[in-house]
Amino acid sequence: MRVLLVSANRERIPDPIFPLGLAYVGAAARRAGHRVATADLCFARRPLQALRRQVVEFRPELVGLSLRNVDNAAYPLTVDYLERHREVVDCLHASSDAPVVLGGSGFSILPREYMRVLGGDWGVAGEGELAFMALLAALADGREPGGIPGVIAPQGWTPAGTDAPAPLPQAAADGWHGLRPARDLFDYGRYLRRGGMGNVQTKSGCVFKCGYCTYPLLEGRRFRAREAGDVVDEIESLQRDYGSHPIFFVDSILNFPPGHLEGICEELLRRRLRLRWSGYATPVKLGMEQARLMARAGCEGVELGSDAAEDGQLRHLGKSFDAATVWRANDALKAAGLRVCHSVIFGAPGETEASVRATCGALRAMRPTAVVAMTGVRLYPGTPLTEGLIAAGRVARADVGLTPAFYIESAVAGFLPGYLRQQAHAAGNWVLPGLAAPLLPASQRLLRALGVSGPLWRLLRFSWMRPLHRIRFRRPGTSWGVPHPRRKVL
Ligand code: B12
Ligand code: SF4
Repeated sequence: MRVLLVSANRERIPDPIFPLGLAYVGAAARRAGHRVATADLCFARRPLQALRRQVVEFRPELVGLSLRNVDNAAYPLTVDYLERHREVVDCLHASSDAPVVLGGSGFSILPREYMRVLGGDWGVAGEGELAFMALLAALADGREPGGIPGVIAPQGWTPAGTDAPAPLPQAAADGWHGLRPARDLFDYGRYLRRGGMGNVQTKSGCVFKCGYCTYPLLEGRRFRAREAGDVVDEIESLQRDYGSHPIFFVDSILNFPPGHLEGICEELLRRRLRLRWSGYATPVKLGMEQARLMARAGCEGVELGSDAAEDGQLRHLGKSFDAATVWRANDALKAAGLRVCHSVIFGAPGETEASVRATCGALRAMRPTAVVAMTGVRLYPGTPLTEGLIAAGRVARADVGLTPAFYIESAVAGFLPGYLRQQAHAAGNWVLPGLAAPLLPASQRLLRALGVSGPLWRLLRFSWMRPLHRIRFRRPGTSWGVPHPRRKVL
């Protein structure tokens, strides 16, 4: 079959992100013998025109459309990608009769809603490697694709707004699928220049049950890990083919279960690969030994999923650690010479002024390189938090969908914006994506053009950056600011 794979993602903040998932799907389609072409809308000046031209020239028999982001998950500066997705699907339907198959992480969080609103012909929720291939094979043979795990037919869905439980995409494969992403289908080099780093996945899944988190829904509740040698083979060939460049490991959490990351670090060291890398880490079991090994193997810093630094709020968020564990991980990483960016969420159920103050105080005292704090929790169907709120009658199921909906505990709703701006101003290294745009597109382009690579929060380690960064929180603003026309607070 002639298969056109389209990456709809045009978001370039905080960086343009190489479409790794679609490169995996492309590798699977090629392996199955299909003729694959790609359209990447990220950098195109007139993306829809370019797409139309490509569709007319390639005459696909089937289009796979990857929808990575639903919205930017930030409140109140919410960016909603629905209209952009809609214009891409409309363009595809207008320029070809080929069925359009929707997939990607954004789609998989809300497959029923996307099928209804965008009018996809088929959908694949969760991992695409196996399900998409099975769907292609069925369509090529004229068979009914029903029953393939993860494959969604539009007529199979009840109308949104009913009480039907949100369908959860499940991982389609048991072990690792053994594929390498077909990066050559896209312009990986351009992403390195504009995005400052490449991306590699070393395993999928997450065993933790943090209340708000979609990752276990998207990737499964078990870890499925690649062999360390296989991961480092991929990294080695990337460095050989595209020159030396930093890597972001896209795993939900890179340093868990114990032993996995250690194996990769040891393999990097054994091969004397001088790689700079980073990723998401959990404070759980992150001690001195692990941090030192990470540093020796080229880690330049991690985004630590702390979420809070106060015991009560960590419990409310469903975290499996306490504030002392956050402290220990922070100290171990810093002692090993690594940069730390704490990722936190304020305003979840149970939040009080006292818990906000305690978390802010602890984060200031830990003296990390940076803090990224979200204000309000984006509610997604199927997460323990959302389902708990619905069961308790505090939120209606119909309210949790494509229109970005955020939960902010009423006890802190008035207090949060002003207090966090004040904290961010005083600290000088905090990023509040919902309250002040983290970066202007022009500054991002300039930094990358100047050769700054790796995660940009690392720049906040420079003391001269802090006064510049502070400016955005200079005004005492105590309100949430201008509401986005399409988002809700629950
Ligand atoms: C790593 C990561 C990041 C890193 C990326 C670093 C890098 N250089 O790659 C950073 C921190 C930069 C980042 C930024 C953002 N991210 Co992010 N990120 C992730 C994460 C954890 C993994 C993504 C990944 O690479 N997975 C591995 C690849 C192989 O999997 P995949 O892309 O899902 O593809 C598979 C399937 O989806 C499917 N598939 C994909 N495409 C297609 C197409 C077809 C046709 C088919 C059939 C199947 C299919 O098959 C693929 C292979 O199995 C996900 C959460 C998650 N666990 O998925 C969030 C996630 C994608 N991010 C999300 C968001 C919101 C963002 C930001 C907007 C946050 C912000 N406010 O800045 C930005 C957007 C950046 C941008 N330019 O687009 C959301 C998107 C959903 C939503 N809420 O809108 C997610 C799902 C997290 C969440 N909150 O639930 N992110
Ligand atoms: S927040 Fe991190 S540790 Fe918790 S479930 Fe999500 S990916 Fe796993």
